[in-house]
Amino acid sequence: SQRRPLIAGNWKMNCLRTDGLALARGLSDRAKAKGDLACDILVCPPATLISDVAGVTNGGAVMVGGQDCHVAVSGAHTGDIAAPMLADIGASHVLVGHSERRADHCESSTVIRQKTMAAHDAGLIAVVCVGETEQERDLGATLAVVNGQIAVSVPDDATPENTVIAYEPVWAIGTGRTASVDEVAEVHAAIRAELTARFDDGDKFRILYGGSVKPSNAAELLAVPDVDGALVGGASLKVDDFWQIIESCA
Ligand code: G2H
Repeated sequence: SQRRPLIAGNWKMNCLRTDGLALARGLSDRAKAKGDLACDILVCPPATLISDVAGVTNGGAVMVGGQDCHVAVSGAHTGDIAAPMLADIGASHVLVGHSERRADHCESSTVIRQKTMAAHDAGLIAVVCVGETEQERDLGATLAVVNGQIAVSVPDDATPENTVIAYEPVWAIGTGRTASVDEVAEVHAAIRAELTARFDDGDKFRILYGGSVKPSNAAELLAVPDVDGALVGGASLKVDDFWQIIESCA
């Protein structure tokens, strides 16, 4: 396709320094050795490791991102991290609206839009996550839910350069259950239609699939039309597995 795939690793709340740095070095070394890659590579370590990971991957083929940011640039928000702070320590991207944030921290699509704008203001590329729950899918509400999340979470200032969409069905996250190729194709096509209806260059946004992506299913998922990469959780914590997913990009 015209869109270069992005393979993104979401480390979630995993890795102390030793393991995280070994993982980042392993990826960076392979990416450098390989040279010409068929995709872009991003890792999103816990905030405690962003600076260290950026130190071993900067200048290489591996980009670094945060897993969340606050809507404000600074202020009295104990425990939160502002988008300019992520940029300041070497992040180029930030995940916003991951379903674990939506669930654990009650993040609404409105807040996610504000976070996305905060990321853009800081010069970061926002990876905006959407996805339906199992109950919503069973009710036949998948496309309505996902399109509703896209409509509200993606701000008007979004461009294919500053925004990536990630579709992650909640029932497929960390469960070992993956959406079927047909299910993925249907939702990605709906997201594409939503983006092209709203943005002149809607066909240029990258739409990632996430949810139990692993070496054994990566190639078939990445071959689905309008799947422009993957957001990988569990399998991004092992260099070999993550590298195999990277190599699955045609
Ligand atoms: C979905 C995904 C990464 P996993 O959360 O964002 O995790 O690949 O472990 O299902």
